[in-house]
Amino acid sequence: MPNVVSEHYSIAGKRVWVAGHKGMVGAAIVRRLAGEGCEILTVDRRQVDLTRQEQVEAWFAANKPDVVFVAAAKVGGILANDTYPATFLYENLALEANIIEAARQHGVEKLLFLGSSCIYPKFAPQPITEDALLTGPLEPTNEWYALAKIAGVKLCQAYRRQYKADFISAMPTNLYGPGDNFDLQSSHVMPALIRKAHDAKLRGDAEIVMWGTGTPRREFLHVDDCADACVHLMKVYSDDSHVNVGSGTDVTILELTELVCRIVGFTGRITHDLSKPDGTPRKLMSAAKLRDLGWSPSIGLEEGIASAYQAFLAGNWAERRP
Ligand code: GFB
Repeated sequence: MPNVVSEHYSIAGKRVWVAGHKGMVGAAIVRRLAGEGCEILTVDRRQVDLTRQEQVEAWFAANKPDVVFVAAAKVGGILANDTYPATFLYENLALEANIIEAARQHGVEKLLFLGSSCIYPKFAPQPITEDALLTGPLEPTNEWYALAKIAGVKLCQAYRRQYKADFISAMPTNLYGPGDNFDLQSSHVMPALIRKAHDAKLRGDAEIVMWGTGTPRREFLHVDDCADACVHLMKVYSDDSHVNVGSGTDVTILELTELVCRIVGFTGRITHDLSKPDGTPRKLMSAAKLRDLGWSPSIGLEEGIASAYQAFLAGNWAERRP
């Protein structure tokens, strides 16, 4: 079936709420929206706890957004997902259900929900096309987070069907960039490797420790490319099915580690911690649908890692514990 490109939806002059604006993705969407001529709305978590339905509904009633980006989520790397299953399942289910239902009640014109490539089965055929959803068992280290994100995709579909709401979903691959979480226990692999290589270089260590075997393959996308794709989808896409947002290429974790070490300037050895999980063996999404919708990434992996390292050196990073 051909992909559905809606008539151009204009966000100029609209009240656009970026839920999760302090996170890496939400902050990138706020940066990307700066030139769009819209009014950007944000709210601090001290004012509105997104897991509390009455607070979310009161915020919608008072602020009346026309457009919503659901970039708020409890996120983390493989160990955080594996260690805090209840937190990842409960908080993500609660906040996405609260936002989507309140958006429906308050007549939001368009909403984009951000999921994750981990919604797909552990052994999905590669590259993973959108129709692989719910065709097999999930990866156990992150099935809780994945289930919450699948529920978000299904909420958007259900609200389209029942209420004719223009709610769509995007599934980003592994993201990295400015504002990432660099806490070594809870982070994703990219910030962990940048920090380990940087610290080892400064200390003059002989080695850095990579988790797992180094053989899993992952696809990476710079968060500014992801934000650009989300704004593009908001303008051109209006259909039931979610859309993959990736770079279309992947690397092994060992290749990534070597690349990060080269960019950071660490020349020591790379060793393994085999007590840590590998997770999914490969997670490369098909980029065909988004390409057909007129978007492709512009930041290559090397360039992206170099800019993420510069952002780290400039202090644009966080340390978040679940
Ligand atoms: O990025 P990451 O934590 O998550 O790990 P996933 C990717 C791979 O890198 C795994 C290895 O095989 C890790 O074992 N790795 C090597 C490391 N060294 C390190 C390290 O120092 N830190 C970390 N964190 N990993 C997550 C999901 O899966 O991907 C989330 O758990 C989400 O739910 C996210 O979907 C995008 O790619 O395995």
